[in-house]
Amino acid sequence: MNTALYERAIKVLDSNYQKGGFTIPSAGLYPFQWKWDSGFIAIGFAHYDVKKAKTEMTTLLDSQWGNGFIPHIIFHTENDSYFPGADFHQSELHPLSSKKYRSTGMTQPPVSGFVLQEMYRIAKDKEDMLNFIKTQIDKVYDNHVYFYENRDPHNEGLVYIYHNWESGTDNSPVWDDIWDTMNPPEYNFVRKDTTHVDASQRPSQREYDHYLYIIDIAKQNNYDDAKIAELSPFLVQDPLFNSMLIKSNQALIDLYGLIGGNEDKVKTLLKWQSKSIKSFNKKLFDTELGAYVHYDLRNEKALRYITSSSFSPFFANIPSAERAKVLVQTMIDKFGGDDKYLCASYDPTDERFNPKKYWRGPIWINMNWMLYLGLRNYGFTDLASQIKEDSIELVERYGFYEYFDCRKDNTEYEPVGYGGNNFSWTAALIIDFMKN
Ligand code: 9WN
Repeated sequence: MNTALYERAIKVLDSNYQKGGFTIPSAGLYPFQWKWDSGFIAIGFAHYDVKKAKTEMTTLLDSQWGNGFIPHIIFHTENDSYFPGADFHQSELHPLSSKKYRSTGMTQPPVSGFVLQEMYRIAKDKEDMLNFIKTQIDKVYDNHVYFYENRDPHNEGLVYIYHNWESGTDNSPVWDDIWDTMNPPEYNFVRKDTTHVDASQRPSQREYDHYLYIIDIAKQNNYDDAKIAELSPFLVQDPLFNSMLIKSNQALIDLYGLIGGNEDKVKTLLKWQSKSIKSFNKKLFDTELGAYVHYDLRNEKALRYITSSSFSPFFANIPSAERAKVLVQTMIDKFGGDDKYLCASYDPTDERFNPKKYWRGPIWINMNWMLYLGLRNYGFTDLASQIKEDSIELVERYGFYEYFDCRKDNTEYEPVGYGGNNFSWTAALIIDFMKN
């Protein structure tokens, strides 16, 4: 193990940890607590500072609303280095929003269930960790109840997201098809992200107009879920989001099994689980592409593009063994090769691929971490190891960046680490990669 790298990762995480009991993703660029970041961060902490790992999750789950919803950003402090902030989002419009924290009125992928399970796996003192999990697990369960009751209008076992920021893969080329159906006003606002990061690595101004417009619609309806389902121009069943929900369902089933009791909850979880997996395989697999794809529920059509999210079902044990082989072949054919690190966030053979821009091509370490665990679980050990080695090599060579260029022959366009530096989940998951 590269001990120096491990120590550097710890330094990144510790310096991003805040007095309020949460960790910012990256200084300047992202100065608050983000939902899925916090989950990955807790996994990193669990390896060397159990107290911080527990605090990270407790603070996150403490932001839960009265209806079980957990927001995507929790604005613990006043900070004007990020746009749009608390005053734009106005979570207080929702009658059940947290009275303690201001937040956004949208969510992010449901990581908390599998994060608690990872914390248990990593813990040396299992009894202590299980006691901690007992105090938090019902909040995660309530969060899943929120999703199945409010985000699944056709009762399919597949939940929707109503904003690209809910996906976590914020400006994926997949969303371009949805932007084509919209014509939002041109907003007058000051971007903050491009004061921290080169604009060529971030979404365009026009893309931000779309992002803000969807929030405006949600706000005009006080973040009411039924109204959002009726009116949002963006309503998508996302394979990554649903894979993480399914992975977390299974984690809750396993953890409740360790805790004992809770039979009704386990029964409900099992019911969701079989329905979700069945619908997922039926609706989101594209046989011609050999990959899972997004489904646009507003316009009732599949969004037929291959992204790293297309492979995320490995992480949640969704594909059959036979389908898994097809999926691996697609990954190798489109994303693999001696000239590339794995795994680009968007199909490198497609014209929308951009190796430098945010979620339009670069490699993200959290996606690699999920793909690694999923592929390993299915027995694709060589491919899994390659993803792990590529991840470590990228960070060793270029630093703890937010995202990385997948092209290996990159002497012409160094540096290849993009976005925020000293990025928390990159550090946290490199720690886990090195120990796993
Ligand atoms: C909006 C914090 C977040 C990540 C997202 C990533 C980026 C925010 C932004 O940063 O999104 O949520 O302002 O660009 O895309 O996945 O959670 O690290």
